[in-house]
Amino acid sequence: MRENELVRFIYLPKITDDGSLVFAQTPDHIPFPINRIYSIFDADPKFPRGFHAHKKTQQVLFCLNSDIKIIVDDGKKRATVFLDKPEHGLFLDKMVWHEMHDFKKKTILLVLASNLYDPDDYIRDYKEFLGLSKASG
Ligand code: T46
Repeated sequence: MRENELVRFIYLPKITDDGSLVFAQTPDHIPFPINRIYSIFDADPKFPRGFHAHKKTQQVLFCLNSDIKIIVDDGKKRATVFLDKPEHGLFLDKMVWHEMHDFKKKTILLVLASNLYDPDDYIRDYKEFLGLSKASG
């Protein structure tokens, strides 16, 4: 997957002397102050997740184990991204619709988020997302 305005990868330093160590710090690697961290694991491979955009929250997703397919959509373009390395992050800007597909049993997703959890920050209706996205130019 090539990078463009919709797909922005973040490449973390990886130190491999005894095993591997990957680190991230802000603002060098993560372009926002981190206010929340969460992880997703043991997800049922039968069920895709996400299917929303955030009004304000920016995030960076890392796949720490196995792999994951992520669809991103800014209302104009849609792209499919594969994450399969702990040192490769996907920057998800606000107002980017995202879907996570093809979880494996061993997939571990780590997410760094700019904002605290707020259910009102989610746009879960795709038509509403398209309308808001168009209105904001
Ligand atoms: C996102 C993608 C990548 C909380 O209580 N606090 C939290 O910080 C989060 C992230 C979730 N929750 C609760 C809300 C739901 O009851 O956890 C439950 C599952 O959340 P959701 O269905 O939104 O999970 P995903 O995998 O569809 O989406 C998650 C994040 O919620 C979302 O912000 O961008 O991962």
